[in-house]
Amino acid sequence: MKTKDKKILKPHRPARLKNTRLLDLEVLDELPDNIKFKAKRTPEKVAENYKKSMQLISGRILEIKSNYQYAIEADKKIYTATLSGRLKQFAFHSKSIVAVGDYVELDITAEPPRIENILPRKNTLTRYLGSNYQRPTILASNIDQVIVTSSWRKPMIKPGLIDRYLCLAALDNIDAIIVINKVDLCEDRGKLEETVSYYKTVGYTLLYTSALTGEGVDELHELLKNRDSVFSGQSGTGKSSIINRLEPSLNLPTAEVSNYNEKGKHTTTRTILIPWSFGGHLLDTPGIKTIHLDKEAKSQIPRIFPGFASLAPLCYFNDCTHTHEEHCAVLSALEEGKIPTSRYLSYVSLMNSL
Ligand SMILES: Nc1nc2c(ncn2[C@@H]2O[C@H](COP(=O)(O)OP(=O)(O)OP(=O)(O)O)[C@@H](O)[C@H]2O)c(=O)[nH]1
Ligand SMILES: [Zn+2]
Repeated sequence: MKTKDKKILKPHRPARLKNTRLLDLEVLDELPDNIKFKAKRTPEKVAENYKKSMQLISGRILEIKSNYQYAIEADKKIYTATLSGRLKQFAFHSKSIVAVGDYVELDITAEPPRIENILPRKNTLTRYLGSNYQRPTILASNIDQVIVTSSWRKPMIKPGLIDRYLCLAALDNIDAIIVINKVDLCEDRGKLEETVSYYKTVGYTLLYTSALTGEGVDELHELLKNRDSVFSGQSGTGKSSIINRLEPSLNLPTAEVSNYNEKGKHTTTRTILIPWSFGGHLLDTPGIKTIHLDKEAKSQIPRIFPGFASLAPLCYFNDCTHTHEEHCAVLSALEEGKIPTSRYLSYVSLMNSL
């Protein structure tokens, strides 16, 4: 093999992959060495020739199956595809090279179709799963919004938990919408508004829904249309019931909270992107319910806690923790009654827990 060729075949390091479009050059190995053009080719020509033999179409990874098998949505069809040889090398070293939600380029002339490129991600949804707090797992990528679902009663609304789920979405750089479900169980709407209006005031989209009566479901439908969403929130708040109301054909299992077994009703570990019939996708992943925040997140919470994002830059100290510092915009807002004491206490309790 000539020096020039060796250079071309030098493997890329995984760290570079994120923003690089890769081509599978392995086919070159199969060509006899005495072929004339082989010595003359430039990397550009090689890429061009190789690409010409393919038919690349854009697709989206819906599910990661075993043995480098992926369910891909492309051209309104579902393909079962594999990884190109080169991408397999990367996948061997780093599991997170491919994630549900990744946009890819698929060569449909190959049998089975092959993923040739993985496009850069706009964001990733990462969580610490189980008791493994060493390294976060990527649940999915390129998700537009998290629907933070709480119920008014059964289980009782816990704004402290809503805060946590909102912080997790902000850390992932994903928009959040708040849904308060089971409002059919609410006899005092004034009290309901009083409990959660803060989130609306600080800029969140807030919906009241009932999977039982259908209240608010059309509004939610409009917000989900043509976007990729994931529902997060405590067990039993009615996520599956709302989803079934939106897309009855999914027929997700729902259960009385008291009937849950230890693991909850979902025992599957499958993460899957499901196309909505009305456009956009629903990400179904058991990992989304995890609410573990790591110590590293602690330094970011003062800037991302619900309602603090616009105040934190006004604090005198860049790294203000909004507790003991002078000239703190959050403490001033608290004094002026712009931040309810309950939310501030939730912030302090979250910070102390990390
Ligand atoms: N009254 C009332 N009950 C509801 C509503 N939505 C769901 N439920 C009931 O609440 C229970 C739990 O609902 P699920 O949809 O299974 O809750 P979930 O959030 O998907 O639960 P996990 O999958 O464990 O996270 C079921 O018994 C539902 O029938 C609602 O709007 N009003
Ligand atoms: Zn401050």
